[in-house]
Amino acid sequence: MCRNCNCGKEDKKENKNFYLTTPIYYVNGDPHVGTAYTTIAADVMNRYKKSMGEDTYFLTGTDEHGQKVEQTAKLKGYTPQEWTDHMIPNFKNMWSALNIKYDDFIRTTEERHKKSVKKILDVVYKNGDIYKGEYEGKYCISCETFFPENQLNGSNKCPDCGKELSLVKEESYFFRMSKYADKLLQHIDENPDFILPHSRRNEVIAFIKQGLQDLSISRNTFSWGIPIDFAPGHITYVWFDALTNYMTAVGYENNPEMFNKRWNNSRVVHMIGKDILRFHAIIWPCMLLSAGEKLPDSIVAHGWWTSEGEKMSKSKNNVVNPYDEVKKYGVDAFRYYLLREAGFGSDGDYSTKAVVTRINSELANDLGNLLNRTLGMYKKYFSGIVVANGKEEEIDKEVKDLFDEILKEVDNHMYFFEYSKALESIWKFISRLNKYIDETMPWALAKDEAHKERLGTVMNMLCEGLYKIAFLIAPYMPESAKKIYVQLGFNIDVENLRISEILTWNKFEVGHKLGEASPIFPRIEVEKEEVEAPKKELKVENPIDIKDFDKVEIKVVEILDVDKVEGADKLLKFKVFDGEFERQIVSGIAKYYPEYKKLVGEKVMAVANLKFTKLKGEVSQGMLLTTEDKNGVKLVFIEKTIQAGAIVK
Ligand code: ME8
Repeated sequence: MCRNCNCGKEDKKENKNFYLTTPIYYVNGDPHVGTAYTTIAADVMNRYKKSMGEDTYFLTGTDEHGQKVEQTAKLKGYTPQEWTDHMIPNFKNMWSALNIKYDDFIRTTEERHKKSVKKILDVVYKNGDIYKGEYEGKYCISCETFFPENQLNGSNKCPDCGKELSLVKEESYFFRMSKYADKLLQHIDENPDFILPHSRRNEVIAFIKQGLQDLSISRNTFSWGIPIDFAPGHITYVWFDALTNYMTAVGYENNPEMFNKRWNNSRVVHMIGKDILRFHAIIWPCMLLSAGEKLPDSIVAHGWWTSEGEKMSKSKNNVVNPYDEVKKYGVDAFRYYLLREAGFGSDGDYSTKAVVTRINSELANDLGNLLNRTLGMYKKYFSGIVVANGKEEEIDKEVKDLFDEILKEVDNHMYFFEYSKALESIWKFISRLNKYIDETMPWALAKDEAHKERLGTVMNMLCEGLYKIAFLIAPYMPESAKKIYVQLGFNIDVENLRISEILTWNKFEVGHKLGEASPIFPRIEVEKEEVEAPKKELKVENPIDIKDFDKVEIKVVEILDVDKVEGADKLLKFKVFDGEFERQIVSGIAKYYPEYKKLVGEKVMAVANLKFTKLKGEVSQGMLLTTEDKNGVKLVFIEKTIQAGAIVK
């Protein structure tokens, strides 16, 4: 069905073959939470599509050529090939620890890939789209990117990663990328889902409209790369080499049948981080246009992860290590958190507190308790042996209808890679079943023999619901889904379970024996605060009397808008309503509210009669009250029912 305008028409672009790729990661360092996020997100999508009956193919791999890898190898005392060979197990082991099930792992140093790069270079060259010239300009080795002066405004720092740029002056072969600018713009225009989320399209369009320059695609001042036949002494620019991997793996050079199925007749999706969107949404499509190949169907760019509100960096010692997290919380909870916490496309913050809260409330309470209560009651009332259904009542029908709706919602969210929303929908169903227990009150039904049949129906509804929930969560948490099935008395291979097998509500036959209940998501004990009674005598330093306090006018204000203050990392400027006037208040709490837009609509306390002042050029007409403890600074929130302007006494 059409997903863009809900016109109800069949979407012709829907394809039952699905080919999904992650970026191929540089082997200069180990995989980390960022690379893990992309790979988990791709794995979840691949499992989901497979469960929906699509014929899927999932590729990941490593990007092994280029100056950065060559430099790292040298620094570590290895040859580049030895170094890359040495790094591969680090990636493969991490993916295995995170339960990633890929179909192929490509390395750009493999023969099949070298042949494929040679092929695309030849085709593009023969089309007259490669010419010899000289490159003189800046290059970022860390990002392996050329930066023309017009993107730098005189700076010598990489606009993407901030590192110092190197000056490169060498003979080079150029790809006539400029020639394809209009065609690419037209393609983006005609294919609304080419760049997802849609919010990222404009950024790409604006970049192309600025004017595309031809791209230097060869280097001749170092040797770690794929040699170019028509350009002796030159090796292929690492991005031209790397992007081609997506076709190599599906037989571009050596398997026309596979290529036809997996490239030409699949929905081809490249999942990437927003940092490498331009390479995928501009350079790669131009290469394909020149080579006469089909363009990918969607390029999906996700946001960036920070750690406890700050950019992750080794020097700050705040880099999240997936192995540690898996050890602490289990692989499923880690996968769940990453995909639930950040809206796809938006940046996310990895915070221990948020992980624990989600595990305890969403996994242990909502889902874990539903399973536990259901199995506990079935055991108590029917010894865990499934009984016959009675008459269906209105409430049962309502739950079933809700499930049909949820399935559609989830599918729509997944089409647009909105993992968090899909999980929200699944949790809506979980909550409905918890509420169903409260409403049907099996414990009350159990008291009266006349209600025994109804009790059986209610308990069966819950079991059937859990069977469906396990199916829905399986792409995210395959191990937990498997455990739920075992507790429900089934031995199911979740990786091969298909939607067609869960649509009906008759999985539990009379006499079926349910399994034993045990917590799937143990609650995480939060470190207990030390609450030792203060031994010190209560004494007030610098006491004031009530008249002093009365001088301070504290009011409830509503936050209308929040923005950063230009040139001041710590400051946020709030537009607030104090019941009578709009005011601007500047507050030094940016660090504690990286997602400050979420504050809009909140009510907080502010000192209203403080002298107006200016902070970094911005006028501040009051002061927001905050609290501070070892977890940082927080605003003092007020119940939303209290009106803006209310006086705090
Ligand atoms: O760019 N948050 O490889 P790479 C979210 N070899 N995602 C993050 C992240 C973070 N903090 N840090 C990294 C390359 N990523 C090229 C790709 S593809 C033909 C060549 C993820 O090892 C994100 O997916 O630098 C980003 O795009 C990728 O790692 C970059 O990996």
